[in-house]
Amino acid sequence: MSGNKIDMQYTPPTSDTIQTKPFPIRGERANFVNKPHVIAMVGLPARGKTYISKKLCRYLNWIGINTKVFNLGEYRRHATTAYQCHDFFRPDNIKAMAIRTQCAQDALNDVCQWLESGDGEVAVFDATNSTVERRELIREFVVQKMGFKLFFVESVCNDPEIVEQNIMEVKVSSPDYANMNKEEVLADFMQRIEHYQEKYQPLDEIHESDLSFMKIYNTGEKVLVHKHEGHIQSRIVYYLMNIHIVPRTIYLTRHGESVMNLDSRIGGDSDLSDRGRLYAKALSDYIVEQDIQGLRVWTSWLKRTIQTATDVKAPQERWKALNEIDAGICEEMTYEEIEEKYPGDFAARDQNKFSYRYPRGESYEDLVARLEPVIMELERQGNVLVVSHQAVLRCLLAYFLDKSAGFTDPIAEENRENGKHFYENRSDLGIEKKDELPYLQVPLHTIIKLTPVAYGCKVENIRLPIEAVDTHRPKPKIPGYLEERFKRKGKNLHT
Ligand code: BKS
Ligand code: F6P
Repeated sequence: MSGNKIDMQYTPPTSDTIQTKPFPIRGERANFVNKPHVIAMVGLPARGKTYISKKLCRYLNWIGINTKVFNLGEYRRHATTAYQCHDFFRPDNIKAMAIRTQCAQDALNDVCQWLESGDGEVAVFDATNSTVERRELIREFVVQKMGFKLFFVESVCNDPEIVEQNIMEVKVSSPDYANMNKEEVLADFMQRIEHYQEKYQPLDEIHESDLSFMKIYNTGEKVLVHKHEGHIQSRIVYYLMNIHIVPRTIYLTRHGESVMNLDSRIGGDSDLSDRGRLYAKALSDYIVEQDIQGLRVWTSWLKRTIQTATDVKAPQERWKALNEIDAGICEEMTYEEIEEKYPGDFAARDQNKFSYRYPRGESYEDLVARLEPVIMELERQGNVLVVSHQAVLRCLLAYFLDKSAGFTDPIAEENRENGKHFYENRSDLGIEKKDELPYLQVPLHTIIKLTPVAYGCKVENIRLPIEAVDTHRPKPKIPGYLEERFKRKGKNLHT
């Protein structure tokens, strides 16, 4: 495909000239991406481009690919004073057009700078990119000049109800429309769409035959893929083929308190305690009360989750992938016993809980890999109750709530220290927030209710009134230090 033009202005970088990483650096995770990727969205306003961008970004970060969204709307708001009305978006508004082109250039510069700075792997350029000319400009910059991979994702939607739902859910609360009522917003936004419609050129297999792209029609009713370029792009296609926007609720809960929990032992395959059985009953009562349409119940293969779900009247499925983290040689031990017997391992886990792998067992990082098919299937489903375990649910929750895993990125840290930063969408920039996942609170006898709203997830914790032990061990100040609370060998821990 390359090399068919002799009069090229730039020599595109090849695998010899582009800097690829010979081996993973400290704390680095997946190594699928050896050439930076730009994902450029395409489509009219209110076609779910920001939704796709943010959701894709959350997914890629969760599987360990460092991804960031660059939203052109934010650059435009930064570059202009308060938004007046749709006239700004008229194609014949020369002054506004100059600003918009400059913003696109600035955003694209930041995209490439971020990818070049070393730690960025995938940048999502969230803009309309709705003309052949604009896409050609992007291609010249991203592919010809930088040597990155470029994949366009177009959302085509001709269902007026979904477009209106979009405006009502996410545009009404946009900073552009700070002091307007819903009807005014809808009217202005529809005009804005019309201005784009005038110049809109959908991606075309014939006229843009060299581009690598996918088109999604009506939120996934039909999908077209044109010249995809490898692993990352096909993972993206596969993911976007599985998501939907039909309202639904996901309920997450741990099993009821187990005999091992009572004894402060990790892992194993024990039965529920008396209080654990009470929770199973209370859970099924709660589910009946909620009267959830088409509910499905997923448990692990371990007795304690199956026993917890037995009374829940809904179709059940068992997933081995939902089993608790395998603690290998530490299975069925207390933290105190681990600290005594394997102090080095115990401290190492405190140092980097996400990456630490139990000898002959698993790490949180391993868990995320084994849970990827669970997440994919959850994306496809409607209402689901997942009955699983502390570590597993931390991983699932991190996906839904966009919580960071436990890796520190030396380059990102250095950039931060040098005051280099870009327009930020992710809130987890601080170093201190970089290992949230393995410390998320997932207490026993609590239902975590997740409801999709706008671009994210609403989360509610429903604590059912049955006592249980507290199995959460927070990150200690000194790695390897075990709090007194856990030093009551053989005795039960009550809270
Ligand atoms: C709030 N949304 O195609 Cl694979 C409401 N709106 C709706 N047209 C959305 C986003 C936030 C999401 C999609 C979409 C849309 C209008 C749309 C969407 C697009 C592609 C896919 C999934 C969802
Ligand atoms: O203590 C209950 C438990 O589910 C154990 O089976 C498991 O090893 C542990 O929690 C995981 O939590 P952490 O990673 O904090 O040790």
